[in-house]
Amino acid sequence: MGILNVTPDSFSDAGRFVGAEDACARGAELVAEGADIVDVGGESTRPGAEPVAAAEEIRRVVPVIAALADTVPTALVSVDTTKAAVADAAADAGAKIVNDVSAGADPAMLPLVAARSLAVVLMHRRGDPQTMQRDTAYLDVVAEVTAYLAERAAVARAAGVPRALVFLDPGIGFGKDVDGNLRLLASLEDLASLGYPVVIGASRKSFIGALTGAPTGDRLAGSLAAAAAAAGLRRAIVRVHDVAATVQFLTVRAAVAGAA
Ligand code: HH2
Repeated sequence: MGILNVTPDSFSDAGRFVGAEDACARGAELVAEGADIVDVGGESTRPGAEPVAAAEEIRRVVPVIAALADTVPTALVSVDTTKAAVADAAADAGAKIVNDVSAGADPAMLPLVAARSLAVVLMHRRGDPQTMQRDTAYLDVVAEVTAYLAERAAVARAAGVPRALVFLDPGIGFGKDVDGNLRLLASLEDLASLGYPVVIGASRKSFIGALTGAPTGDRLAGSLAAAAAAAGLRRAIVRVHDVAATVQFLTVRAAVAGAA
């Protein structure tokens, strides 16, 4: 899954692809580099980010999704949103997946996902972008995140979303400290044992900077090391900025594992 943020304030690629044409070209590039999914986001979720109204988020993402559907019809598009109204407009434009970092907190979201036969990524987080790094203490981060996602998956299923269209994400960097992020990455099998594919979004995140001192734009090697944690799973999606390097890394890793 390649990241396409059409926001003025994302933590890594803020303001780079705000025009629909530039954004669509970037989406086509991500697909050419080997992404199966392009994740289009119109609201930053980084710590401290300001909320964006639904109408503005729709204005940012819909033209890009529509242009991608026209020019790169092989691309599977997901919309990174917590708002059912945005997901609905994105589905009209051609999105097939809702990437919801709030795991269906909007009461209209999961019924909409079911009614429109969309897939959904349910992610664990604490609080919202304004509050999420205030409390990063857990008794057992892996058990707590796994139990929460099991419960949200059950809610999605009860809303009518088929099992095959539910994906679970531990929310690397969302209300976790460095140790919590590492423990989650080291225990992805626990989450996978719930029977749903796992999504991991660790690309360029601040725990890599905390471990290595590398600035945001120079965290590719650390991001690949984090992606390796998901590579051993039977079914996983890695959400990344650097698609070509990640595809190369995962291809060689899988080839070596296959030869073992
Ligand atoms: N991380 C970000 C945004 N969306 N979605 C999922 N499923 N998992 C993640 O880990 C995740 C996500 C934050 O990264 P980014 O999109 O690069 O930045 P921003 O939120 O500032 O736009």
